[in-house]
Amino acid sequence: MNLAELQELHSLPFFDLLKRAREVHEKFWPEGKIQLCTLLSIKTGGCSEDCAYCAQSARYKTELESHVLLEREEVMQHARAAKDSGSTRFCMGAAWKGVRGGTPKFEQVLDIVRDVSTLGMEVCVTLGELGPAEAEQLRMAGVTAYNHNLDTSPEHYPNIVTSHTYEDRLRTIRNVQDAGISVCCGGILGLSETITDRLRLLEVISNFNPQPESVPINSLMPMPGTPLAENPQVDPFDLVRMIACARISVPGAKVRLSAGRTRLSDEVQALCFYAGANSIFYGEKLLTADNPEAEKDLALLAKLGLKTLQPDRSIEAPAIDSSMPACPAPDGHHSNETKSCSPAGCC
Ligand code: SAM
Ligand code: DTB
Ligand code: SF4
Repeated sequence: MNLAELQELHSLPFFDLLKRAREVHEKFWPEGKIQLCTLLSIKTGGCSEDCAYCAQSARYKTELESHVLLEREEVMQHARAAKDSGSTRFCMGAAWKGVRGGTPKFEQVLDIVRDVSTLGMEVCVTLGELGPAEAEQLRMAGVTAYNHNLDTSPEHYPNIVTSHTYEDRLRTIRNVQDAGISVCCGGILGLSETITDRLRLLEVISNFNPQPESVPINSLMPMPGTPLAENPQVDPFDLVRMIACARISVPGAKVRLSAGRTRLSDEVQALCFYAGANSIFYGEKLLTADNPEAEKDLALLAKLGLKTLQPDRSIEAPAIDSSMPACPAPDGHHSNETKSCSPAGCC
């Protein structure tokens, strides 16, 4: 979808937007099940990047304790526990700018992925920048999805991150797509962005070819010591509107109600599920921040009569539609040109 279409949608009266989103949701996701994903930080803190929201950046004096890359067996213990608790996706995050093939740490990650993939859950990793060779090696080791968020619009991104660019992010996403790994790409609300920034993010994401397999919508969890520590909480109705717009513009994707649920009431979460969210991070911890207790989530889902998904190891990365331009462009020429996005593609 293009920006004008998204703006028209977003400005509908709240219940009209919800109705539109619900229709799309029921058409694309008739079973209405919720995906449970468990996160684990396999390498915590000490990151070279300056993402203004992140407790793991070494540039800010945060309260976080850093940790080197976890050993295989420790990761496996967490992965087995995630499987036993009902999660169908295990997502491992590392506080790195990126990874390079041939390094001991990348070899260690490949070993971890090989082990975790024997458990039969979907295996997602988020390791920062990737080249084509690294993406291919991760796929061969058993990674089914790669999380790499664009976080906000190309225009607002330089106000939030200066140590890498939007084009860098797009290039990694292209490499992941080319390796045949599903892309998980979303953003954060609450970064002092405008509504237009939020819709520009959806414009870019919805014009990926293929569209992402999942779209996490995070609400900023303000981290003491970071530049955004004092940012106000996002209006819950704005969050629901964003979920609805994501559902309509990326209809076949899992829309994941991600960070920030500890500050949401059950009623707001119910509205998010109604508007099209069909995935959550499940378990008491995100990467470094708190998440609702598993029992509390199960009780909420039971109260709403929402069933959870079973594992699907057979998921394949969606094929590129050859009638559309491949987006994001391999040469990453977006940042200053995305303003001229056409409905057919983001570049
Ligand atoms: N270093 C890798 C990267 O930047 O892609 C992977 C880890 S990074 C922590 C993964 C994502 O978590 C970020 O892209 C951002 O969307 C989200 N995130 C990080 N800190 C957050 C915060 N304080 N509140 C909400 N979301 C956050
Ligand atoms: C995503 O979009 N959100 C998750 C996951 N992908 C890696 C991370 C949320 C991090 C929240 C802050 C923290 O735990 O430090
Ligand atoms: Fe590093 Fe990722 Fe945090 Fe940015 S979001 S500081 S790249 S861990």
